[in-house]
Amino acid sequence: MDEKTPQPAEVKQVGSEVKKDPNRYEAEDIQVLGGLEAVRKRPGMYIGSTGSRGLHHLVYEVVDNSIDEALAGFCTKISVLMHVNGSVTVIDNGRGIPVSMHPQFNKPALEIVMTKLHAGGKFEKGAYKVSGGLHGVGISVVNALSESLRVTVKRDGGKFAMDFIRGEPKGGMQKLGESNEKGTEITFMPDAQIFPEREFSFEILCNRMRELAFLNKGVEIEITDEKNKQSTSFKYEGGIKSFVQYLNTNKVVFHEVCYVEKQKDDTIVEMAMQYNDGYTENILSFVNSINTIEGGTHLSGFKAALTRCFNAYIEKNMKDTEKISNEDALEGLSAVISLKIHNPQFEGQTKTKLGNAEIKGIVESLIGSALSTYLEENPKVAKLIVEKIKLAAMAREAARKARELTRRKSVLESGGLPGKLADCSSRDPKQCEIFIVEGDSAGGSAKQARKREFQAILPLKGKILNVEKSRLHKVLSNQEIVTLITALGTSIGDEFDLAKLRYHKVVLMCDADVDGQHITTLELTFFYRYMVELINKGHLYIAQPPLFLVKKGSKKMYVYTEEEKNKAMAEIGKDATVQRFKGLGEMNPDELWQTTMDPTTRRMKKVNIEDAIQADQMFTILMGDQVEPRRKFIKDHAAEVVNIDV
Ligand code: 0RA
Repeated sequence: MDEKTPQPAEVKQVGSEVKKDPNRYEAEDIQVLGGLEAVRKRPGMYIGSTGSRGLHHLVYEVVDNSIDEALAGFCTKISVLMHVNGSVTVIDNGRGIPVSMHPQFNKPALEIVMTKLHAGGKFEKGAYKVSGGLHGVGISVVNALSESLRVTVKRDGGKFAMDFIRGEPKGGMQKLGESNEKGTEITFMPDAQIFPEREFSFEILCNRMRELAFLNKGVEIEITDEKNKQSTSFKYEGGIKSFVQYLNTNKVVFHEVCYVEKQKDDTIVEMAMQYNDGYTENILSFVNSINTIEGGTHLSGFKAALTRCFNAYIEKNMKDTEKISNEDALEGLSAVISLKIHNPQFEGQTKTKLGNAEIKGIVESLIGSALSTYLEENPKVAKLIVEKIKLAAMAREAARKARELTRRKSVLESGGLPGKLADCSSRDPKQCEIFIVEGDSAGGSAKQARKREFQAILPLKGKILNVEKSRLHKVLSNQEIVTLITALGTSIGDEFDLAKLRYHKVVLMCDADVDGQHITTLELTFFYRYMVELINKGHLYIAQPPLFLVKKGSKKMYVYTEEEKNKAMAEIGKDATVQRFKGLGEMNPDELWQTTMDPTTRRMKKVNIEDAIQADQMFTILMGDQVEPRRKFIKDHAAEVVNIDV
């Protein structure tokens, strides 16, 4: 062999087996491991999970790149297409991914961007490119996790395309023809080897696209579901101002949206806020378009500015100088705060908490001075808001007294637990379950049915208070709710402590009729408003009692839907008898155990908040003061309701 000829990558061994020379090709191997192979080996590290969240993250990752083009001022429209075969296409009219030869790799830049992790450096673009967390990991991650991907680029006077299989180029970059347009089009099919479930949800994608359209004013984002033939388009010239109006849809508001945009060095702070006549706070915060669910320094800065500003205003303009607290200033407030910053540090469990310490002071001073000016310039609005906050402060005082009362009361009761609670014997919360049932008769059946060792039963009297319409002190004067809180052990609101939860499964068990559904919704509203952590940490469940018993001789089948009933009848034969369960009380304890409470055979629905914004609006419509939106909702959705039982 010629001395100068490079050694081949493989060295022939005895026999015909091909092996690598371990000494020679170390560098190359490291590069491969640092490449897309690593992504396929540990997808969770790059997209969080391979469940539904991770799957949808693939689309977000591609769209984020298009949004970066919009931020840099080159892209005005993004289209997302969900195809019938399950693949997704994202099209934008940005600059297009560069296609020229990369001098170092001697490959088209397009190939580098699509196949190298964090193809940064030369390709770093957009001053506020997202970084950290699961975001901005790069389009190459999507490529690595797709069984096929095709990218088409229009730029430099031509149209180019390249195909990939599981991140590997399939042939080189092709020039398809001439074009004077610009833009990128990426179609990918998530890899079945990576994602057990590959169905995209139009609703989930819509929610994120809507959010992105709010956060990047003027950018049009269109989404089309070709299978179910539905399509929507989002474009908001008002940006986060429109976002706050959206959050307050169907709520009674006190004033026009207050909007602030300020900049200090490289940090841009945008804030929009509006008070409504409700009692809950609804603040969303974003950094470089990432929803910082866990909050962070920007949120603390905003809240501090709010309290300080209102206290200063009260001191200056009112006789009564009693200080208000942060809690008071947040009651009934809907707000969006959106930052663009250079080196965001994301911390926390889901990497959605902003850690940059310097940001708190910047946000506090920028928003503080802007808000003071706003209050001075809008005295009527200022007066309305401050009066509302004052009312909140008085209610807080009343609530404190009520809370002290509940504490004392619960201590007075035997062992500190409510008398109605049939507790379980285990003291290990991990093992324990509590069934919250409606009324004493269902409570009686459940008590007979349960396994006393780990299952507790708490019967509540009929419908609990609609918390959507009441302030904290009223909520705390409701006996059924106090009983519930005491039984769970966590307290509520500011004093909520998940570590004190006495049962790791909290199960709402109501009849499978309209009344039962109403009670479940009331209970859900309570948990959503006052113990949202319990939902977020996966402790809340809804029991699913069967609707029918299909029977023939000794053959029995419990079924949960109309559809299953028909199937069961076909299976058992035509002389099967069908018994419809009207309520839990109608089942004997054995039946109730087997069908609804036995962990090995029951069905339960875990409650999660896929989208807190949607949930909030749902509760407002269904439970709030305004009748018209509720009437409309019921009219629009009446067709979806099956099994109306009256
Ligand atoms: C690398 C460099 C540049 C743009 C892009 C990538 C880019 C990526 C994607 C992904 C989807 N759409 C995209 N659009 C652009 C900068 C190009 C330049 O400086 O002209």
